[in-house]
Amino acid sequence: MKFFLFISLFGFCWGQYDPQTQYGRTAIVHLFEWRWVDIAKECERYLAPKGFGGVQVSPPNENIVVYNPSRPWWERYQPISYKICTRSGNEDEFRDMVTRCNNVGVRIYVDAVINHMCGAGGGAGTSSTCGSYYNANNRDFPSVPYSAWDFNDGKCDGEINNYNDANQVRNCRLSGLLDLALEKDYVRTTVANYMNHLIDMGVAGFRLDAAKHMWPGDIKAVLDKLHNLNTQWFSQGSRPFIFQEVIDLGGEAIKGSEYFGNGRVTEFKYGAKLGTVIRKWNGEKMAYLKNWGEGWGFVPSDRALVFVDNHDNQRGHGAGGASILTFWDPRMYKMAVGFMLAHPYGFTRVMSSYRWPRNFQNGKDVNDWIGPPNNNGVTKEVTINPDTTCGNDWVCEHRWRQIRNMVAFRNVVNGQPFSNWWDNGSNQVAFGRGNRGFIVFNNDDWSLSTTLQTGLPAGTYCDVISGDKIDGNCTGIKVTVGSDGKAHFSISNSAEDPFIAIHAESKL
Ligand code: AAO
Repeated sequence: MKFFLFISLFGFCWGQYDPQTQYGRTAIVHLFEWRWVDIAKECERYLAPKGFGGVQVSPPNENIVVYNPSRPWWERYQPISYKICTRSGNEDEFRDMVTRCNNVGVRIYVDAVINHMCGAGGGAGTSSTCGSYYNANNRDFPSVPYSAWDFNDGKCDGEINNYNDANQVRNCRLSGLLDLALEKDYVRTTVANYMNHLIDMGVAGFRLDAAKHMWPGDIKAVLDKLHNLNTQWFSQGSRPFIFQEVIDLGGEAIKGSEYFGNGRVTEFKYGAKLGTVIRKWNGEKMAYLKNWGEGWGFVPSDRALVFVDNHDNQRGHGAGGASILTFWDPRMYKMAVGFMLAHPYGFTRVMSSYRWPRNFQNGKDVNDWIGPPNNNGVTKEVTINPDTTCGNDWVCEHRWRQIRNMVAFRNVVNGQPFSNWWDNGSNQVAFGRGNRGFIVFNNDDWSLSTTLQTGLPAGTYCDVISGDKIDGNCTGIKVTVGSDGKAHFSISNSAEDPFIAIHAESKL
């Protein structure tokens, strides 16, 4: 009885910071640009059995259709209405996905674009994913409906030019996008109605796109209007999980901390710094990761949503710059994602991308706009190859053995303390998570061969980076932990993946 009381109080206090994942599931994946039918299948055939907690989906509401360039991914960040109708699918397909994913314990988080509508230069007509009429010239969106007085332009007609002016960042147009007047109750209610429609279908929470461009108080007013989560899958009184896209690398007027009252914030320093360390730029070393987290000037762990790369900075949009690691640098990327998933800081999101033909000119990828794999604009199916990787140019990083197994590692060590740190003063480091897991990295240009205190019970463990434990056997490297908790590790600097991870459930 006492136990249940504690759990419910804890749940209550956690509110909008709680990802609402099923118990013991600790990471989500962004299935960028996937169709709803493919996500529904992925929940059932892969995400649930592998222990993923949830999926961040691309914006589900109707958006402008852009032909020049041809159907860029970013057209989805230009809303035309709140009809559930995009290249990812229609409302029936969305509802079916949410139901099927929830039924296997995988949550859906919606990317909510509520700061703005389409660009001011979007013209007029029905070039939209559901054919709804709009007129960007006089700011008329009859399918919502919004009209001129629902936008901020009375206050501010211009672009955001100066990120040191908080008023400009929040009242002016981000990249020319028509800025909604979220101080108006009509706009707040309209946005909340859209979000409540999704909550009622079973959605577990939201990424708030461009949160930095909205006043924290305006966001709060919208959130206060949101329903509790659907009791078909969530306990009574559960609040939607909120993570706000606030880019705060320091040195600007707006701080991530201003948004803590509303929910978590995206910690962009995380991927930018981790990329710098793994690349060994600016004299950084993995040994310096000993106090990773708040010690590096990040927001408090229980307010952070963290990731190695996102859909913007993997292609040079947004912030983070050249240090960001992506699937294009697979060896370093796997180490970075492995480190993130092993480390207790923050709530973790794994990126899952599609391949596009990069074309660098003067250091900039001129193909940074290219949309998902498609046939004449129709998004291609995510096919699954016999070796469990994805076809049709879907990268499916979340299916890479090293990444998928580190998601499981994170679940196994959930709640365990950061422990038994070791480093060689350079780029060989190791740490444990209580008596449940241990990980060792060699990012130096020479071999690692050393005996370390793991904190694990004696036994033989299967390294989940080089292989899998299948039917009690290990297809990769085996590690023997002695009765004193110590084990010997050897990692060549030329290893395909220069890191080793073992955990309680990889014990043979
Ligand atoms: C498209 C076209 C535009 C056109 C517009 C309207 O590309 O040319 O004007 O349509 O017709 C995405 C695309 C945009 C696209 C838009 C709409 O990325 O290219 O515009 O869809 O289709 C800022 C925001 C942040 C935003 C990010 C991209 O603060 O919210 O820009 N991310 C989200 C989404 C994103 C989406 C939108 C918002 C819009 O994830 O996919 O845009 O819905 C500084 C600021 C940041 C700022 C960046 C970039 O960062 O701090 O807040 O992000 O600049 O402007 C160093 C600094 C760092 C700095 C960075 C870059 O790293 O330390 O602070 O440099 O300067």
